[in-house]
Amino acid sequence: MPKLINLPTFTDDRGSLTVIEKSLPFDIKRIYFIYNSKGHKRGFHKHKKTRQALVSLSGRCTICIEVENKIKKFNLDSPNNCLILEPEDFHWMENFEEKTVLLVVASEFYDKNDYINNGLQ
Ligand code: T46
Repeated sequence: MPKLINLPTFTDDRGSLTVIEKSLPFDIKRIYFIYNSKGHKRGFHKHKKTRQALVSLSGRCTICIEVENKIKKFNLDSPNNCLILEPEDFHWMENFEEKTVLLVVASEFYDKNDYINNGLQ
């Protein structure tokens, strides 16, 4: 089940600093980020083992998750909002803006055999 969490953020007159690792329910093995995706939809899969945390560092995007035959949508538009996805959460991403940078932190190293695509798209 997807879970939206608030990351601890320290704001003062110099700006804001958000901390991520202690809020995650897994140890981090991989970090990647997605950008230049305006007008595109990405994802459309679930995973066998990988747990992930998604944060929109800049701009916004929508994360769609199919849960029990219904689609749940999460708008990520703040760097202190973090969406935790479990392996069984079939997901895709849409509504990217020009400036959107989506950070993804994963519990496993990249393995193409960890992907399950149920044909939705
Ligand atoms: C996910 C969503 C949120 C790598 O070589 N290493 C990596 O760690 C990743 C994530 C991808 N790749 C290669 C594999 C493909 O040739 O990058 C290419 C694009 O990957 P993909 O089409 O899987 O990208 P998305 O945006 O559809 O999905 C990605 C992640 O792959 C996926 O695990 O949950 O972002």
